[in-house]
Amino acid sequence: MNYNYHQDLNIVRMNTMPDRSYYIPCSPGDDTSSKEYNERVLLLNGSWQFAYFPSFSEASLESTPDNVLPVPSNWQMYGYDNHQYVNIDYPIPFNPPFVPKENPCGVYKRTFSVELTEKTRFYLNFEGVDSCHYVFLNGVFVGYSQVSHSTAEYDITSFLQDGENQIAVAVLKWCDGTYLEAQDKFRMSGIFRDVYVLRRPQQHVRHYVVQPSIQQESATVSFKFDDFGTALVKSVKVLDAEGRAVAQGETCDDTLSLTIENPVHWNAEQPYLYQMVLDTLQERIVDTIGIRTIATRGNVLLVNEQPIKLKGVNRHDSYPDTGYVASREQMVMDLQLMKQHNINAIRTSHYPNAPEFYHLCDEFGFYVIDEGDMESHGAWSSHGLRDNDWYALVHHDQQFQTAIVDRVQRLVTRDINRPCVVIWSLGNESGLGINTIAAVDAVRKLDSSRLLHYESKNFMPEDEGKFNFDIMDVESYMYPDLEYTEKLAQENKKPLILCEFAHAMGNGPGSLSEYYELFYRYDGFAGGFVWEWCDHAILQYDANGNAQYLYGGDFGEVLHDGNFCVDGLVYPDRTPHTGLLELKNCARPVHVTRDANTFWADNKLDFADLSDALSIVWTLEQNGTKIAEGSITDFSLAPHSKAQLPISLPYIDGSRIYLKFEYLQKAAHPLIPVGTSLGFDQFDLSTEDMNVSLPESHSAVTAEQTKTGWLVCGEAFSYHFKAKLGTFDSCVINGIECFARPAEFDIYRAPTDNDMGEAGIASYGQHSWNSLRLDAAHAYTYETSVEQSNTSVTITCPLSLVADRATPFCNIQAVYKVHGSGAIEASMHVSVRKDLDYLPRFGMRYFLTEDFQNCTYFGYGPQESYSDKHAGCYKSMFHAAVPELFENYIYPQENGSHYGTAECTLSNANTTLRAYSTKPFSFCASEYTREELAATKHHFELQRSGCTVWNIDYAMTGVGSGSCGPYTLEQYRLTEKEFVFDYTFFPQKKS
Ligand code: IPT
Repeated sequence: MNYNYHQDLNIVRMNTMPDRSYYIPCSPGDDTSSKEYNERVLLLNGSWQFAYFPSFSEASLESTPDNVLPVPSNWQMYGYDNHQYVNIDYPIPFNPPFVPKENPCGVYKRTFSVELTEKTRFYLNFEGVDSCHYVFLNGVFVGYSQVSHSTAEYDITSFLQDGENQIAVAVLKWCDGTYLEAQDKFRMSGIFRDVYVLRRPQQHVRHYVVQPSIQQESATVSFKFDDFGTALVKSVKVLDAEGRAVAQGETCDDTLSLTIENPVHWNAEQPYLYQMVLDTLQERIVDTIGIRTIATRGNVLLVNEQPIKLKGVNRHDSYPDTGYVASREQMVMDLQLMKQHNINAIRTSHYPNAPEFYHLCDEFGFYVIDEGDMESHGAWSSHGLRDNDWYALVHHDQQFQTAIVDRVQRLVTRDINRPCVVIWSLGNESGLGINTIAAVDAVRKLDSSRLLHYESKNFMPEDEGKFNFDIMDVESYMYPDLEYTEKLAQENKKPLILCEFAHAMGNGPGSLSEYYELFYRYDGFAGGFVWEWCDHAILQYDANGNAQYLYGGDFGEVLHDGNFCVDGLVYPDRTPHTGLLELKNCARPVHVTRDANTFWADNKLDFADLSDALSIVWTLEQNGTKIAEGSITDFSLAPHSKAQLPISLPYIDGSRIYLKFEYLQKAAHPLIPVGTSLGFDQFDLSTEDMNVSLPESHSAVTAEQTKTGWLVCGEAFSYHFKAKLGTFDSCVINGIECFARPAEFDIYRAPTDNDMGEAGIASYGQHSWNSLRLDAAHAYTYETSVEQSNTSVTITCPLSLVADRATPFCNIQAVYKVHGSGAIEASMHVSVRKDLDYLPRFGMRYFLTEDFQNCTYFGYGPQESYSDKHAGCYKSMFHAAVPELFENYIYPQENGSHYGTAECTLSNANTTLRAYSTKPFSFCASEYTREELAATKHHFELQRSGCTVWNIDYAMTGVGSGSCGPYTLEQYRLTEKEFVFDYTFFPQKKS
């Protein structure tokens, strides 16, 4: 085909209608804004004939494609072309406006029938096509458009014939717009959103803008119309949620102003919507209106004059089975999960979402940062890997101005009537330049009622890395560490937003609660958006029908960014990650604090009174068993205020007494069933420490030297201590061996994605655990001594942990006292090599026979917990089968540890192995070894080890956010150079 608009930076569209606000008209008397069951809409979704050509030049409209492809879809999901995942870099040479000659092209064809009448105009709409498209009707060229995530509308009236018509669409994988769409995602192509024809009267309202403003006891809703054809009489009715008309008016001008008395305002907590019915003689447009304002006072962000916090996430359109295609059900599922995890804000990273998405956000209550389809930081690597001098190249280059401005205009014009949109974002990571200024002007001309956001980092040589928010309304940063974040929160002149923070890749993010603490501490801190909502991956099934997820590099791509796309708060199928549970409790609607014997509730909501929104239930547990409970159902507490909670607790003496307040949804909400738990606070009310003294035993113990160590025997046990290992290699209880392999000292863990950023296990970073050889650490023992009394045997074994070529990592004085009861009191005095920054962990690793399947522990659960990631966990006595303790990350890594454990048992049918300590420790029980986890690249390649691997750790380093964000905070790393690890290991026959 011989068209070349896709390689011309000044041509972003050809023959499209001017942009307009999004709506779906219907017939007078109808009452719908939906495309379904609407006689004015001819939905062209469904099966299209499809021909795939490896290059545009080979593509032909004449061919009769014998393949079919569903619309909407991405053709890569149907076996055409190849998947490729790249984050920052351009997947094609940076040679604008040109794109590769091998430019895959899909030709889509189908027929549809219309009845032509003089009174009707026909508009063909595409809501999303990646990357650009040429449209033909009955063999005649209609038009062209780019900007993948925006609507293109064509007036096709004059191209149609009465009866059957043939539409053909040539979609190209690459166009000059590709240089502006370098978003972090799988690069897919095709018609991925709805396609339809609208039948409209010759005269109609083409575009309208609804602008609410709020007065004391009323609201003014101003309408601005842009009619097609001659001016029309427009009659507007505003209905409340019960369907009562609360305002109406008529005009043939281009403006109208209506007043609503005592309006109910829209906010994310109480998303009250009015309905607008806009009638013209032959058409009706039904839309919703939210009465709300957005403003700033000093550096505080206000909705309806009330300070708010954005508890946000970044969300991509990404589904493992449908690619970019987001059905209503899929979007609702995302929003429901978000709502149930206290998320109230979404940044549509990094492009406008499907129009319907915003209607759902209006309806269910979310604040949206609506982002333009714009990201050009591929320029960063256009002259060498990530060279800052080139970062803002595109935003500085005049020849991109038309396209950059077009993108924000399309964004604002389409979504201008959506109350959920509180902030416009020019795009993501494209640097600051002359085109930014032009884009800001364009947005401001179109809308002054929202705030304007852009990361605004200027990378040009003269102002290397400086931020400039002069022309923005908010100050927005990505991944600042905690210390810097606090500094920003003390100095910001405009509302501070972290548009990305807490990189949720793999096991993480750590330290979320610290960031949330800062959000609340500073009025001018408007909140932040976790990167990101979902893992991006491609689903395939194995022969047994098990799901397997693929990521970058799995499709033979040369240029790719591996598993960097697997960095969400939910797995691709939307199963929550433990990071989401962490976020949920950080963003909980109530905080309860304790002051001696009183408890104070702090309503963290911005609009709702506590008595309307939530009920509080409390439970008192001792050692994990409930001993009292109560509820507070009608506690009135205004938003942002604090009051003492009216509870009287029974007084209980003892240890392991925990009080938990849980916040349950009370108000009716379509996405949150009444009674759903939205978070909790827990308090330790113990009056004494747990008595962990050993049961008395007068049974005899003997020790007998063997070739390799000592055999220590008692009434019902025999243990073998292996001198070379400095620990036991056999543990027989009542004649049955519990160990599958000898126990080991352990200072390493299967690197998490965050470790790989931080510790340089991948190619980046300073300190590589592997180059230090921590992964190969093993015991080198010195002279072992054994002391025997009637009822105990004490083995003392000095040792070092060593690896080839490395100086010992630590020296350990290990002392094991074996009692007649079978209990082994282990005590380790550890000195760590001074130059080691920190250890991943320190502890003992047992390899039990695989039938040790039942785990009981008193510690932070039920999900995995780490020193910097346990805000979503509480302390109790938990029971789980070992496989249930496993967190199946798509990229296998350290998982399933439990922080703050006081006691842990593993049992099979015969034996219970108990480990406990006076000082809380971490443990992990797994079917997999850390070696297997570290060596495996996909969850579905993992092989079970054939034993139950049980780590008892003095400490486990936290998880941090180092894969893209800040490293694990100092206080959560195992940095101690001298410490003592005491614990008791107590095998017993099951009674
Ligand atoms: C930053 C991007 O904005 C986002 O799209 C995503 O790539 C994320 O980080 C990493 O997953 S890019 C980074 C260089 C800050």
